[in-house]
Amino acid sequence: MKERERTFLMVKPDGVQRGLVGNIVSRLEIKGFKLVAMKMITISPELAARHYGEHKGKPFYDGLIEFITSAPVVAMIWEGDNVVEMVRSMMGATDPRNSAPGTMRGDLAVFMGKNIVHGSDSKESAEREMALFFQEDEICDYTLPSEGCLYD
Ligand code: D4T
Repeated sequence: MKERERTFLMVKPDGVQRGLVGNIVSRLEIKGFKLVAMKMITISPELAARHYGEHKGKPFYDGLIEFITSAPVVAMIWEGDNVVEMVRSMMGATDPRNSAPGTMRGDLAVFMGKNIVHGSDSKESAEREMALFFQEDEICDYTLPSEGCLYD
């Protein structure tokens, strides 16, 4: 089986509480990406600090940590060619005021502090974030029957 790229995607507490998990999963499924890991967790302050380490010291950091640990999130790994870049484009700009219609944030969010999803912004971040949230044996290996229709 061909090795395809993987990315980490998380529906944030606001997305879960608004009942948007299905909508977000559905967008990625019908696009043609493969869901290979998924779990609902409440993020600990320690995990939040590791995940958002690059933002430590910024004015929005404390609020971000408080928000992301406030209620469960749904963490996922998605697989497909160029999945990191394509999922970022499907999410839309970080600030929903600038997210294009048709994107997750453009269609479903109105405020930067409640922008419903997180997705890895590079292959390196994807590797780091997948390892933060998942053990290797939590990632499923299976064939998507539609793969022959999706790729050459
Ligand atoms: P995440 O990491 O949540 O997917 O968002 P992005 O990758 O799109 O954007 P980011 O890392 O720059 O921001 C992380 C997170 O912090 C919130 N935020 C960001 C905020 O509340 N105020 C701000 O000024 C910025 C830049 C939104 C997303």
